[in-house]
Amino acid sequence: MTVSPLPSPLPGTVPPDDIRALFAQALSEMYRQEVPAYGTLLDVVSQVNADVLQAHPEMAQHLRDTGEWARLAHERHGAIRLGTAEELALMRRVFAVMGMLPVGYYDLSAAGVPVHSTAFRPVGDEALARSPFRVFTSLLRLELIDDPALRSQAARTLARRRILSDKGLALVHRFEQAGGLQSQEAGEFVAELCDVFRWHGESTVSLEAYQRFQAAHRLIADIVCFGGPHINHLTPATLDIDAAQQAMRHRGLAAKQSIEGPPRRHCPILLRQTSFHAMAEPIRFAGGDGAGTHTARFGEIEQRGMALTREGRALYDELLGRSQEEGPEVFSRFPDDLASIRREGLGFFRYVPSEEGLAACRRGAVSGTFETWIEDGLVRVQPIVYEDFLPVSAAGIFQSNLGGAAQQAYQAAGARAGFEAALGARLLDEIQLYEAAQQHSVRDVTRLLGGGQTLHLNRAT
Ligand code: OOG
Ligand code: NI
Repeated sequence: MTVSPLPSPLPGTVPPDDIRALFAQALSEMYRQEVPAYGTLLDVVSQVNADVLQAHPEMAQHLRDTGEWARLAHERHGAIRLGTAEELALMRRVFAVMGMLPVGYYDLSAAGVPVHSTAFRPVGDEALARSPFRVFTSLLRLELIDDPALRSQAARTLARRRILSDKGLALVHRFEQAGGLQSQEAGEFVAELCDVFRWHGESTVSLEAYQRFQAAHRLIADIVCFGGPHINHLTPATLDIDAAQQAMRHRGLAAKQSIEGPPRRHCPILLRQTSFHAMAEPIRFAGGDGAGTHTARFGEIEQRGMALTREGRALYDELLGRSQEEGPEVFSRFPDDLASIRREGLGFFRYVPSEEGLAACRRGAVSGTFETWIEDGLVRVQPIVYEDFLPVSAAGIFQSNLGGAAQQAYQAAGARAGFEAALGARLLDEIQLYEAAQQHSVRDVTRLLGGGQTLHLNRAT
């Protein structure tokens, strides 16, 4: 796979990573204004994180060593739901301005949610360290609406809307042609983009149409009946999601019943998530058709663990399947110490020279093999953080926020190619990105300590 590098910023232009950081900040402020409970969630998470760091200085040290400290306070993801292929293709160009590329494919139709999704996110260690902000982006699958009349009504309604202003579009063109945005343009771009993600208190359809879409699937109404893809949640990162879940309840937030993802472990893997239920918010219908409420927006928290290799992920998925019948105890089959996870090739790791390693290197006193460097403490082994999402968890999050509607299962097969065609680009494979990060670190350490010997640590592939 080639990860096409983003155009390197021209002199005088704002690096895409900085525009992303600006946008993440602006969006967080906007969402806090729009959804006060999200502000409460941010308070809860920062208090829990402060408590954890105080109680576990070794964790604080680890976060400093890995550079995750700096990103903790502004670590977020958000989610939007788009209606058409054109909107998806447009948002790909919009996200590219902020150095965010489509990574991974999530098919949620099997779980009764008529969308498929990707995550637009930064790629590469430096970009992730600067601002890890990601947007889980779903595309409605109109072909899954059974009723042909309703399907064409939805298509017509969606075809009429323009989610990005002319000014926003002109700035995207400008980025593409000039290879970057000047500082003032970047500020304007962020403002236009906040407008895309903003809440619309007015529906674009009549009460009657809204109710019909709502009856077909609540998600269809959420996507079709408004002028744009309002952001439906923002998710800060916590260092202890069990404590944060409890603290949410204490603060009066209606937290979801259970935490999605793997159970609590000594060595966190993948991603654990929980949310508070979506609120009913007042809306007005088109044509003076009166007022009602719409339930879509919520708040979520997450705790990220280690990225897993294909083997590790297969084991996790197998245990997740078995846990439905056998209970959460089956997860104890997944090794829970770094040495075993590494030995069995289940997780991805970054290798960095320690102080001792660097000192030995300066003295010209390094011998042995890669493995003995690790045993002797010349090389430190750090789990690589999982930057992506989990389809089963995402389905659980969707469902807990759709209200009590009965779930139907959709036929899933073969939609990925259609998603890529709509996007106008190939999706990046997250596993290959983790593999590349691991291999880079192996190569860098080997160059430094091994004086040029190359070494392949290929168990992960
Ligand atoms: C997206 C739900 C998925 C996650 O964290 O898994 C998601 C949505 O509700 O639109 O954000
Ligand atoms: Ni989410």
